[in-house]
Amino acid sequence: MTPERPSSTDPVVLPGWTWQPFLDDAVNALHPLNIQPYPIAEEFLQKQDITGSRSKPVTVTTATWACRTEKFRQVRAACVNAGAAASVLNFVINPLSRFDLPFFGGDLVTLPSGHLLALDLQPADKSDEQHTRPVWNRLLPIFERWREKLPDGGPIPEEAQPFFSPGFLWTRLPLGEEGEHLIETVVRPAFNDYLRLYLELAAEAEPVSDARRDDLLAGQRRYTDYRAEKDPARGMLTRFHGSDWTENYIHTVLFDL
Ligand code: DBV
Repeated sequence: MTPERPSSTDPVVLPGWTWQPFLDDAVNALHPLNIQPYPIAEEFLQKQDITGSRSKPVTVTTATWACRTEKFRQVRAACVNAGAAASVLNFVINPLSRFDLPFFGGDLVTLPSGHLLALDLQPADKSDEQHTRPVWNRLLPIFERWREKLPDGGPIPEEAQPFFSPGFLWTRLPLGEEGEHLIETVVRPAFNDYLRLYLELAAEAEPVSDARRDDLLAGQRRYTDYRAEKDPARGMLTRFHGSDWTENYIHTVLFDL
């Protein structure tokens, strides 16, 4: 039997899948907060290179959006677009250590192998009940509601455990219509629920004492150092933009505490 030849009616996945609607939702949610610019060096605002093979070059753009607010030291979105090769929105809210708040983290990643999605309110110190309990009590009902509608994303590295909450929403979805339907009907409302809760917690947060702030800051540094050291995007960004640019981007923009 001869193998079947590809046909014009085979399913196609268009390049240019984009997480833009999620970024728009986040920026709209932040707008009432009197957002101020967060300085980002020009070389990191928008970086464009050519990747892929000589016969099939692909333009890749990594763009950064960032702001600060009264209670957030840095809010930043790293957006990678390389057509069908990759589309990423990595979105993190870094609170000022003067406020007893977790981090907001979203990692929305599309690769040729599928979508990989992580959403969490991550603690600066998981062993500190005063820090975690008020968050997790309110996060867990939201997590339960959305988790049952998504397949589990599988194991994550043991060493990452201290940095996750019990409300870590983590899934892998296939490319194509089925995955996109779940992204629109489950992942996007889940993203907005997590963000709404986070902004509520921030609105309620009162400044803490200097001693408490120092403890929170130490926890924030452990978290940030871990994320910088283990950034799963390092390989991809290095391939796209080179090692020097990538290391500077990771240490002076993405995880700059
Ligand atoms: N991840 C980042 C930043 C990215 C980024 C700054 C600028 O922290 C993208 C882009 N994440 C990214 C890419 C991959 C992952 C994977 C490109 C795929 C890597 C690959 O397969 O080559 C959640 N993200 C992952 C993985 C986890 C997370 C657990 C799988 C790692 C693995 O399989 O080894 N990222 C992790 C996490 C948060 C987060 C817990 C916070 C909510 O942002």
